[in-house]
Amino acid sequence: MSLLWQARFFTTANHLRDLPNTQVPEIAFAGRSNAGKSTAINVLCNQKKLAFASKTPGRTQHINYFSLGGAHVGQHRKDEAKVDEIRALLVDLPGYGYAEVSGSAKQHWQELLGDYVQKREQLAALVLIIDSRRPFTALDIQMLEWFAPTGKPIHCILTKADKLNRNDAANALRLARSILSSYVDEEGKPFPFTAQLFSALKRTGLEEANDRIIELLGLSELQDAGAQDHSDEKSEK
Ligand SMILES: Nc1nc2c(ncn2[C@@H]2O[C@H](COP(=O)(O)OP(=O)(O)O)[C@@H](O)[C@H]2O)c(=O)[nH]1
Ligand SMILES: [Mg+2]
Repeated sequence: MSLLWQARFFTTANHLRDLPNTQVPEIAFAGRSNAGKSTAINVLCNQKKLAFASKTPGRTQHINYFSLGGAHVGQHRKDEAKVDEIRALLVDLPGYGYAEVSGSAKQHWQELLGDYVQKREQLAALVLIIDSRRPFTALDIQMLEWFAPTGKPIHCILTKADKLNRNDAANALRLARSILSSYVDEEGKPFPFTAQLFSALKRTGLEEANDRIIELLGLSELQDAGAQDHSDEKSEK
């Protein structure tokens, strides 16, 4: 059982000033509308409706938080004792690139996302959700360039790999990796950027994505301890 399966709705914010005053590490999921972000979050968390898998892209313009640990906290988040039990947060960012979003909504989005990824100290890493058939649109590059200067890791999940044949999938991954490795810091060192193929439909790449997210949240030890408890339970039976 993955720690991600504990994910519970925590809070939602439409302005930076409304972000939760939490200290635990958080990992944010960003991506174009319709790239498969909600589906990926739901599959990774083993829950059908955690992140609303919308058929009408662009409608979720808020930043949604899910908590890991202190699983019973749920919406009673004003109870500080229980908030203390939270180990990490998953952050579902508004999808971008939806054509019908109006000028002012677009600007709100740019300010919200740009400021969030550049300034949020608790943000440990970014998961960039990209449709493997459309790798790195201009707005994906924009996200990358906002975030790269922080020096924090990006893990790029290329979704809907089931829609590509093996060859095209391998090419998409190669292209993604070459774009990611083209970013270097002032000393010419590459940024900690990784990429993988993923299919929610075929459930491929699930373990790789799960392990990377747990690692980026600094929860590997906790996850391993949990797995250990679990195997002890089994062996006692
Ligand atoms: N074939 C296939 N379809 C997917 C996959 N992931 C998501 N989809 C579909 O892509 C559409 C958009 O997915 P959604 O998760 O709502 O995208 P979001 O806007 O990025 O949150 C939906 O119709 C999903 O069923 C996948 O891995 N394979
Ligand atoms: Mg969505």
